[in-house]
Amino acid sequence: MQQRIRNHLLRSRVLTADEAQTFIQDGMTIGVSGFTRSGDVKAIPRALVDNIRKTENSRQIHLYSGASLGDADSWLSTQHVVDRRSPYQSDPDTRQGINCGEIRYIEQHLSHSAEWFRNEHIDLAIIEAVAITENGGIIPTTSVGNSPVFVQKAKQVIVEINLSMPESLIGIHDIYIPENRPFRTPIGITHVADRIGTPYIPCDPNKIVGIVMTDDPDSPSKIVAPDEETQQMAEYILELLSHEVKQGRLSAKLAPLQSGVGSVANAVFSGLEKSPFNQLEIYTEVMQDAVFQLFDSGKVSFASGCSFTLSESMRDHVLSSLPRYRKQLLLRPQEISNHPEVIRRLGVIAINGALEVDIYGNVNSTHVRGTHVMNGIGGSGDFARNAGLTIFVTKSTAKNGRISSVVPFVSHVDHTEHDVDILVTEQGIADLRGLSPRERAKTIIENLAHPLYKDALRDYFERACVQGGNTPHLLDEALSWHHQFKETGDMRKPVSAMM
Ligand code: 0RQ
Repeated sequence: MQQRIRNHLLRSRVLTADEAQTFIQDGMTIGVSGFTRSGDVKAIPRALVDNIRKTENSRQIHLYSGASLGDADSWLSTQHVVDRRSPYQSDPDTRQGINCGEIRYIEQHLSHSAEWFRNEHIDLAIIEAVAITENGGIIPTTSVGNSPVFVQKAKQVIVEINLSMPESLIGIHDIYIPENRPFRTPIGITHVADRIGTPYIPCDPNKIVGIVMTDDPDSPSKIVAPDEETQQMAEYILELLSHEVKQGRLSAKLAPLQSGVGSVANAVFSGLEKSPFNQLEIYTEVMQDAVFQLFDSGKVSFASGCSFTLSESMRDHVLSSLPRYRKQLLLRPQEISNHPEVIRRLGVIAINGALEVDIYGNVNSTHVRGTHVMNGIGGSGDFARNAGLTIFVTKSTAKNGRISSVVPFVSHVDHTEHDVDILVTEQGIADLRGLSPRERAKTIIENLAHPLYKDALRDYFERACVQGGNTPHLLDEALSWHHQFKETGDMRKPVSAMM
């Protein structure tokens, strides 16, 4: 206890999770720690839903976080506790609540969310920590997310001290909070490993109204191991990077790398293990399993991020080996890990997942058939717009070939054609830099589309070109593939075939 709560006055504020959940009142706005299933609060959300089940004293809250929580997102959504949710989520039950209109979901670029919360009223912050310092400073666990803003803004703070998180996490965080808008000075990160803040989130001890001791581990990520197709995509990207080095646009250690969430992005990073590149640096938000595989194979010299999101076996390995990794690791608040200024300065190579892309290079990362949210934009937009090289990856088809991920027009735009340099599917790679829209269309159709859909895309593009324009389209047909899938369950089956 003394090591974990170093401010002796605060030791008297230890509560049970059930006592702590009584601070959560109907209608409150609550900021919680947690970013892509890691470093999230666990004991208090569980106690809250248990209490609601037992007493039927239901409460609805505005729930803000860094990004997705672990199981807590599911518990809170299925118990109908969440009225408003922001920013990124990835939980099936939350997704269902959002798509049926019950949860009001606000998607924000992750770097923007801190600025928005800074202007919001936050009633209560609940933050998972390894320890509290003598002066009340909160030392986060496996993610930082938006916790510094929540602690700054909230009237009251409750801390969950997680005893399953090793004390060797202390020292890996770098908490820098930009102040004094609009007179801010440049963010002083010119190298991936630069430290510019404190190893804890500053907090007035008087604000800490309760401390709950817990030992629940982070919910493991559900990442799927690389398969033949994702490995193929990784190879295309490695060939591209080798080409960039030969052309003198990148050095042999490349530029700092970012990878998004998801199986494909993780597989691409795994592919770097067998690459000729060494001394790699990572400037990202989420560190998935592959980052630590790259550490273990000696490929990476330093990684800066906002969270670890790991499978169960990798989580256990990383937490028990932290003394070995900690000199090469940093966790930052998401407004810094995703800050446009820093991403642009470092010339990051950004690799993110797409649901679908269109023939001109617009990318949909978030909405199935343009309406139903999958996960949220997360930080993909922060990186896509500001990176030195912006790459999106997707398999060329989904749902056993019934959906083409290369379509005439994306049904929802997250990343415009102006933000996208390179697209990759298992069919090939399309380098769009310097190409006009019509050149882009030809390259995307020929290099990326699955053979099942290539002729139909060629046909659409040729007929659109007859109508003219810089970016030719047939507006009455542009979204017909999505409509066909909705009606017939297959993008290749016309609606008339069902009549
Ligand atoms: O559905 O789960 O029902 O099987 O989408 O698809 O191919 O497994 O791809 O795991 O790499 O995720 C865009 C979602 C890709 C992810 C996305 C269906 C497919 C499957 C997943 P099932 P895959 P991945 C960093 C940056 C946005 C946020 C981001 C993502 C499921 O990369 O969330 O990058 N990105 N943030 O069947 C309908 C299509 C489809 C489709 C695939 N065209 N239409 N469904 N699917 N293509 C992290 C943060 O910022 C926090």
